[in-house]
Amino acid sequence: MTSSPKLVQAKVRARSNIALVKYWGKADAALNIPAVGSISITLDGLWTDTEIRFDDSLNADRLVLNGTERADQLDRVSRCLDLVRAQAGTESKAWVTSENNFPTGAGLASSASGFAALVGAATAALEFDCPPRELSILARRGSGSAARSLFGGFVEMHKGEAADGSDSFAEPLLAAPDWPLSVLVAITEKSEKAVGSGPGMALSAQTSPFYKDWVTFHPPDLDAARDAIAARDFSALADVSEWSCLKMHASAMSTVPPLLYWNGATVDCLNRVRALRADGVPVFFTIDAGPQVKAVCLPGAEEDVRRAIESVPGVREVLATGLGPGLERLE
Ligand code: 2P0
Repeated sequence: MTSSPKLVQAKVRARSNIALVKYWGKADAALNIPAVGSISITLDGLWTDTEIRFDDSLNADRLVLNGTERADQLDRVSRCLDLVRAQAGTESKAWVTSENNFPTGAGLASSASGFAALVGAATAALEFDCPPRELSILARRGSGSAARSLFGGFVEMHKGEAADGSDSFAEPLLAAPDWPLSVLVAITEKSEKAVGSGPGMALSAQTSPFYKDWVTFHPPDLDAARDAIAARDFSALADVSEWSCLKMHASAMSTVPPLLYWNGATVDCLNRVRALRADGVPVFFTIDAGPQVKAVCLPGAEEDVRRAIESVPGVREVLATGLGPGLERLE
């Protein structure tokens, strides 16, 4: 049975996240079930604000992203909204207005904050009371990393075992204030990447000779990161995070054709962070499917790390942020 939405409008903020133990590859592309679990941190300073207004006079959804109507991105957004509509019992189309306060599609997880905000705003506008686990599953259907962005602090995404994806969801491990960390993001390129994460990981699964081992040897990394977070053991978290990052990129680089997301400044930043760490500074690097380097450090090391990476030639800007909360209702 369908009914007209009552509230019809809502605005929310969802933050971006970076995975420390990476997600790369899908067990089921149609249901967007990941092949591996992941563990991430939610970033306070990088967010998507999304307003949704359901409007019975529309015959199709409309999407405005950063002030520009994006018909090219609408399909993916509408498919995710269709899942919310089916569960909430409405057929109304929606205006979706979304703003990122950071570069879109450049390896800063704009799809994570974007789809988390989308399902958060849509369920709020429809007054559809969706439990966190179910909301996380809806966000996952939009983008795997979005399932994590609904929650603050340290978050684990479970790959699950069920063929229908009903146990593939994210949940919080530790709240942001319980272990403050700083993240410095070295922006080395602001344009959108040539190959997105979704197509990239599909190609890796098909062609990388290392992909099978990436999946096979992944679970111990989740255990190590979970233990390190529970013990607030920075050095152990640093070891497993850097390793997971490099293993993910080894799968990407060994894809046919190769997915080399790095540029020269990416490598120089990575080496700068390694040198700092070798000197005893509590910092480690991670890099997603893009050329930006994220340096994660204890708050007391932030200024040393900033100085070290902002002087790397090719670094255009350094963003600094702490860990942030989960989904927030704005009005
Ligand atoms: C991660 N990435 O764990 C990894 C590391 C990129 C590198 O999750 O196809 O945009 O939408 O489920 O979520 C980016 O992948 O992929 C990502 P889809 P998504 O953060």
